[in-house]
Amino acid sequence: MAMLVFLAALLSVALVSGCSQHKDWPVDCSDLYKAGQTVSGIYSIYPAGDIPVSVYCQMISDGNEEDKGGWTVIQRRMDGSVNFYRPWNQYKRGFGNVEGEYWLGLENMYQLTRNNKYMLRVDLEDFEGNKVFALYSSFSVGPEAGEYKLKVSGFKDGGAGDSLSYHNGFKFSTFDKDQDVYVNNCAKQFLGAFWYSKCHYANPNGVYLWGKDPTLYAIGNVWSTWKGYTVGMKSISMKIKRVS
Ligand SMILES: [Ca+2]
Repeated sequence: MAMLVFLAALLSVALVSGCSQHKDWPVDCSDLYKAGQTVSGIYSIYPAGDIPVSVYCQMISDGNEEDKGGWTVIQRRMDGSVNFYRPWNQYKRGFGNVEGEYWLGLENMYQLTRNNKYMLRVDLEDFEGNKVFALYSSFSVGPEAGEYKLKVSGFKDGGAGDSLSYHNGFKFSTFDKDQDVYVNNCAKQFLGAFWYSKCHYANPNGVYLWGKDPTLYAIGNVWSTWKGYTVGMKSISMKIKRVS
């Protein structure tokens, strides 16, 4: 009987490991970097084990030595070519062009951050060519059952100021799924989709404004602690890297 229990336990371990990550499949860009890929570009990663996801890997950053290599880009705006005003299902699955503007998808973000620890870097550039960033030592996205709640902490300033800690602990909201804590619908009012609270300090998925445009307040892809609420970024990208 004891032997049977032992065999059953052994079998269940074998079944579990059979479903888990193939040892040669990169989970993220950190794996690819460690495997010797040092050129930034488009790669396939396997956040959930067996389904490949196309992603842009930034292998070099402007930061110091420990910041270098293996950044998985989860969000990127750069030229206004992709419409980011989209419903819940698309924010869940991801959309856009991996060679340009895209959103990796909440489910992929959850799968990546559920098993490993990640840091987050947000790079910003305005239309005058100024570049700043914000670094967070810890970043994760919760499961769909918890509405993909954001967990972010450990801010370190790279000139951008901290516009994201305000969003820590909030659920993700889209125009068709209002999960913010505001009496109205933040996504509809600010024409984006984000971990809105009441409503935002940053709106990276807002309207691509082509610079300063105060016509409609705070609807742009703004980062308020750097340029306020009426100046849209030329480029903004959110990228994560595994913390060993
Ligand atoms: Ca609301």
